[in-house]
Amino acid sequence: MTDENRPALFHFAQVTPVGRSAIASLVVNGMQALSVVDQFFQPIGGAPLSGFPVRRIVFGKWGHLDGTFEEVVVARTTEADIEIHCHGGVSAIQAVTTTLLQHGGQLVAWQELEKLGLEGELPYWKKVEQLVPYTTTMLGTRIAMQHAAGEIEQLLEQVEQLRAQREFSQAKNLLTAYCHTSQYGKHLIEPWSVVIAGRPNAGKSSLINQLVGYERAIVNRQAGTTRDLLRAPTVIEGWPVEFIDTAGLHDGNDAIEIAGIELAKSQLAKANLVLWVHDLSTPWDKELQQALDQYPVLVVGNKSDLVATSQIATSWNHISVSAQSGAGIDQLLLTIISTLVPSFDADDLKVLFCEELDQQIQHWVKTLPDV
Ligand SMILES: Nc1nc2c(ncn2[C@@H]2O[C@H](COP(=O)(O)OP(=O)(O)OP(=O)(O)O)[C@@H](O)[C@H]2O)c(=O)[nH]1
Ligand SMILES: [Mg+2]
Repeated sequence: MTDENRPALFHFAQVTPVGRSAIASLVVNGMQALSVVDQFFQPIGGAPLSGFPVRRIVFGKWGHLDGTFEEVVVARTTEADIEIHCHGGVSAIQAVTTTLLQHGGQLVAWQELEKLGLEGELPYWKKVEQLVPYTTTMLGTRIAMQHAAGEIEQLLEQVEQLRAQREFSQAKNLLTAYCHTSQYGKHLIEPWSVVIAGRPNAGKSSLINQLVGYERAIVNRQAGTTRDLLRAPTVIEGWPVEFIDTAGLHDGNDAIEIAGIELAKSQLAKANLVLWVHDLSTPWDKELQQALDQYPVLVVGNKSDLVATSQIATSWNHISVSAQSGAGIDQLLLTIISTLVPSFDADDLKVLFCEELDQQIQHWVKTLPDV
């Protein structure tokens, strides 16, 4: 049964008149529809519909929930549209409709489906084209334009050819390179959030100034200087990044400072990465390490200029910098990006912007036979 409050995963409509006719046709629209159709439609020959190219007409059986079958002809007309044609009897179309309703589909009038097709489920290349104005870095713009010009379309064509030649492992490799990449692809549009936290006076504000290259935050030798969150957008290796400076974390007394500390804690939970700034001239405590384990964290050992190199501890993992002299900052910037985007290669970046297509590609990988 459909849950009224649950958003539809896809939409479908009957496009032939209701009642008895020689043939009844349904049009299904939505990127999620294919995996549902794959569960119930068994093409003659065994390979799932997702394994056939767009516009190929495929004959097979639709398995009903009660174990019976219906002969159907199915074709994907675009990446997001599927046509299902079955015998015109009322029961056949009802059975297919029931299955689609029970698996996240919403039945709409055909006129409405046409509108959804135009406004809602655009093909991926169209969606990416619309993203181009929102890209804020050269890297983001370049990749979005490559996709809008057909990078992914060509990939799918190549995969199709390899599949026809039964070169399954090559096809799999091509697709796998794009799997799970939308997790970071979205950050070509929406900046990575990197929160700078640490004890009072550790040098957090000095560090944010070094990282963005100008005096964004006030630095003072008095602890408790930063009380509110302070945001500084920048670009590292083509990725938009927003650094957020926070109030030093300790058991403060002043009400304003406590509010700042609470704000800092809530930011830690939302961060893509936390830079925990530790003053190298003070002892490192293991309890702190445990408290930090719950966050995606890079420990930055600051004030390296105050400590002899031989005395810098190697027992806990950190990157040594001096936010005063700038030593180690370039290395830190590179480490931030390689932590956020492992195996980053700007010249050959295989990345998707859209989560639905990412899931679809993961599904296709599973449908390719192992060799
Ligand atoms: N020697 C040395 N001093 C530093 C370094 N980084 C920061 N400082 C000094 O440490 C003091 C505190 O620096 P801030 O950057 O304000 O520290 P903070 O962590 O933002 O401090 P709060 O906002 O009060 O929590 C200032 O006097 C800085 O000049 C460094 O790398 N070396
Ligand atoms: Mg500060």
